[in-house]
Amino acid sequence: MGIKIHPMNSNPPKYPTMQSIDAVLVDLPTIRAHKLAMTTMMRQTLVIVRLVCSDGVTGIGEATTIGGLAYGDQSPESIKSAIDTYVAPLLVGQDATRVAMAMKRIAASVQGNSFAKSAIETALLDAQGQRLGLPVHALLGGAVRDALPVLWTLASGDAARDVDEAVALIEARRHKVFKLKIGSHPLAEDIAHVQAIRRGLGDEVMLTVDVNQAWDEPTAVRGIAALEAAGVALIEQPVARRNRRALRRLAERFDVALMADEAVHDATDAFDLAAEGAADVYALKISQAGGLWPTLRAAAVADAAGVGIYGGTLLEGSVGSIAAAHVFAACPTLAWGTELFGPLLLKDDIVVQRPEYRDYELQLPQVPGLGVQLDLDKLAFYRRDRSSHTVAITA
Ligand code: MUC
Ligand code: MG
Repeated sequence: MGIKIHPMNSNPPKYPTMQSIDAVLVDLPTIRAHKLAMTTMMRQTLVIVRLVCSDGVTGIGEATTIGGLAYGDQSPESIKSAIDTYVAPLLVGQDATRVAMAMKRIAASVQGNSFAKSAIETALLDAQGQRLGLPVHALLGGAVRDALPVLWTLASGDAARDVDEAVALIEARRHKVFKLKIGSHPLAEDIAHVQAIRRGLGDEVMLTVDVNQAWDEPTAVRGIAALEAAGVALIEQPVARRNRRALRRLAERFDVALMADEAVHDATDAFDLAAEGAADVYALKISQAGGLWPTLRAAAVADAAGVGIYGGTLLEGSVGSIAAAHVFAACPTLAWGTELFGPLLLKDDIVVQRPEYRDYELQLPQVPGLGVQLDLDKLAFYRRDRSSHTVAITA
């Protein structure tokens, strides 16, 4: 008896491989100042990933941070550097159709760096969807909704301007739920700001508040009581992300729903917070989770624990927001809707067709892949290294 050779081994199928991966920094202006507890944004930097495969398919992905390193411990520059230096060399020549295998290969050699991982996994799934003729959501189990409710963040820093902005957006049927960013002023001022907007918009308009970790526990006790009295529906990350015990005590003490955001990145965080009963809702973000599948895994934990799910954003542009939309469209439950409004905060874009927002919802593309195409002229114009890039092209 000789050695039996399986036909697959003697004639291995030719799967497309990854040929090149590049990461480009793109700086886009915002439509207005966007004021959060830790930073005021006048522009947003996108890290755009392009993955070219041997079958001629190119997948794209994106990662953003908020205010460079102001929000979290990864910056656009560190994301690009991680991809260029460590991630891309691991992938070139590998099977482009085995997304899970590629991500496992990265995980074995790259700790952390969830933003870089998310942008890469997005590009892999975009390529795979184009190859198979299926939208990305179909690769994630299939959409259970074709459009996603999207709130808008009122964060101009001025209550009267915020009210005008909200009224115009309600009239345009673009948003009907609004999130207020507080935490950068003394408590009394922040509460007065929320009350002014509540008075300006009336009791029927749903308001949520994001404190972005700015309060200590005693301030949070007073603050949440006042926000509850003002009819705020949801309060996001009132205390430091590592202070889970305080979050749990606050969740036990108050009826209003408390949401973990900075505290919940992946399925392990989701499990730990649920075990402690520390939050009623999780804001899930593809970049904090480390990709589309990891977000679904965190959502599955939330579902199992009876915690509500909210589709969060790190103010991604069109590519990242649509990637997130495919994920949240595939979540069986999505009790608190989404905040995937990032593209609307940008004055201009680098995609051929901007995402469609209609009747208070973001419409999910139904074409193969992500359903987003880069506008290469715009990309060339807004890329940070455009002068050296132009020289390189014309040389
Ligand atoms: C955050 O913490 O929620 C989401 C919307 C927004 O305005 O800021 C982000 C980050
Ligand atoms: Mg938040």
